[in-house]
Order: sequence, then structure tokens, then C-alpha cells
Amino acid sequence: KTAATSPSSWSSGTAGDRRSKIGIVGAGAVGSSLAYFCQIRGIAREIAIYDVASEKVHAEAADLSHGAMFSPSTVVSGSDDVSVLAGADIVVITAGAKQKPGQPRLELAEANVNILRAMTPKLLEVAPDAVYVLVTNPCDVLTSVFRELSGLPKERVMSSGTVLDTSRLRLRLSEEAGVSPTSVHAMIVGEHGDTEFPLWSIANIGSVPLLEWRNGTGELAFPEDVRDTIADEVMHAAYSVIAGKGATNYAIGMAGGSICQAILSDQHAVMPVSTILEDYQGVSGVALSVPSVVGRAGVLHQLPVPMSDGEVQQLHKSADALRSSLSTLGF
Ligand code: 6V0
Repeated sequence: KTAATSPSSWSSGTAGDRRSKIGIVGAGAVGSSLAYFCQIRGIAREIAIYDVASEKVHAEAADLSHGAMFSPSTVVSGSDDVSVLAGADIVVITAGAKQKPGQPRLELAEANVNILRAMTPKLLEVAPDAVYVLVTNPCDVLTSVFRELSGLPKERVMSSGTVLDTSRLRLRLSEEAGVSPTSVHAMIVGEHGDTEFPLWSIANIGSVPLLEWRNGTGELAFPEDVRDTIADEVMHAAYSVIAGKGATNYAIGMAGGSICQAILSDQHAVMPVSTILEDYQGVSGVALSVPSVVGRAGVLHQLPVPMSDGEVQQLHKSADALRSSLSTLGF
């Protein structure tokens, strides 16, 4: 049974490709926030949500649909039948167990791999041409696993990776520098998790190299100890939000929705999404976030940005962490 609501007869927004369909697996905190962001931005003509929890998915779709008068016209459907995702251009996977307070993301891996293994054949049957975006944690591990289970081309399998962490980093830097987060060009790369790291060596604020940015009294604003503190705060930001409210959902919903928009609008936006690397700074065969160009076909290519020797070492450390998790899981 599918709950669907007709769109209003007039559309006020054309922020994305309005003939398109976004499928979301999981109507939990993350899936429903992502749907909300896509709806109010008018990113797609249709948003379909699939979840095994029948009452929940119908209720979320109905609640979103009831905002029809206040958002660009979008059909929102929800079902416990996977066929609701039929013909989706993008499928975002948010289903699965989530991090408990203090729990490392990799501990979630086994349960979420099993969920993914069970649903992959059904997803490929109903949405064979979709670009797949993994949000469920550990998202880099699941990206590698889904690529192997699905056999899809690697450009069509990505994860939100460190896109959210990058937004957190830009917020912190913008607070320190007193400029908009959109004027901060800095990225977290590597694993979405404990080995992630900022690419400090090429970060800039309004075209000024971050390492040369000075505060009001003329002192360097971001010496090593300040950078280390900020990197640590960003890496642990999720833990304090989870401790306070049991989930992180709004910012990841916006991050995932922005990836959908970059895909459907063929933006060629540079984002640190995670895809399987092939000889990127000497790393191959695991999914990690690096600056990547995102468009209609998925990850169009990865940017060969300059990295310091230390940053290359950190990328290899992330790759080692991923390889060890994948081998523990039998991949
Ligand atoms: P939630 O609110 O518990 O929702 C999960 C949903 O998945 C529930 O509604 C379940 O019914 C549904 N579900 C479970 N099994 C299946 C299945 N087999 N088929 C369909 N639906 C199923 O969790 P929440 O939405 O908070 O988090 C979802 C996932 O996102 C977790 O793994 C989080 O760790 C992860 N996050 C990833 C982030 C990232 O940056 N990559 C950020 C935040 C959360």
C-alpha cells in the first residue's frame, strides 16, 4: 500500500531537474529530514520513501505531503513495498541501526551490512539506473560493500562521506574568521569517522591561504594548536549531538539533499563524497572521501589536489582502517 498525495497544480520552484525522482530508503530521523530538505528546495518532482516500518513511513510521507501549499510542487510517497522506488534517478540509503552514545561507527558495520545484503537485489530490480548514495554508517565501509554486492559502475555508488564533517569544519572556521561559511574553502577528507582529517595545506578563506589568515591584532589566527583543536571538535561533533538528542539528522539531511541536487542539476560541484579510489595518492580499492566532481552521472572524477606528505600519510591511515574493517566483515 502506498500513500501518495497529488501535487498542487502550480509549481513555484525549479531548483533541480523537475522531472526527476529521489528514492529514500529509511523513514527515520535522517531519511525524513533529507526528504524534507529535498521537498522545500524543490529538488525533484517526486520523492519516494521506503521503510519496513509501515505505519512510520506512511505517516512521514503524509506529514510531508501536507505541506504541499507551502513548498514547490512535489509528489511525496511512502511505502513498505520497495516498488515505491521504481524508476528513481537517485536512491539514498539511510536505513539501518544507528550509533548509540559513545559507540564507534565501525561497530555498526555488521548489522548494517546484513540489511544492505538483503535489500540490494530488490533495489537493483526496481531502480537499476539510479545513482546510489549511502548515508547509513559506517558509510565508507557500506559503499565498498554495496559496490561489490551490486556490481554497479563505481561512479554510480557513493556515500555522503565527509560532506557533513566539511560543513561542520567550515562553520567553525567561519566563526573564528568572522566570514560566511560559504567563503571558507576547506575540506575534511578520508574516512567519515575516527581517521578523518582536514586538508589544511590547501584551505583558504576568501582566497587567503588559511595558514596565513591573521586575526584583528595581526597574529596568525590558525596556528597548529588551534587547527588541532578545531579538527578534534569537528571529528567529535556528532557524539555530543547524539548524547543530547539521540540522533543527528538535520545537517546530514541537508548534506545528503545537497548531493542529490548536485546530481540532478548536473552541477559538477566539488564535494568530498566517498567513492572507491583507484590510485588516488597511492590509495586503491577502498571508498574514501576526497574532493570529487559530482554531476548527473554520479562521481564524474576525483580532483588530484596537492597534499602535504603528512596528509598523504593520513589518507593511507584511513585506507588501512577501512581495509581492516572490510576484511573483518569478509570483504
Ligand atoms: P533511525 O531513526 O533509527 O531510522 C532508521 C530507519 O531504517 C528506521 O525507520 C527503520 O525502520 C529503517 N529500516 C531498518 N531496516 C530496514 C530495512 N531492512 N529496510 C528498510 N528500512 C529499514 O536512524 P537514523 O535515521 O537516525 O540514522 C540512520 C543511519 O544514518 C544510521 O546508520 C546513522 O548512523 C546514519 N547516519 C549517517 C550520517 C553520515 O554522515 N553518514 C550522519 C547521521 C546518521
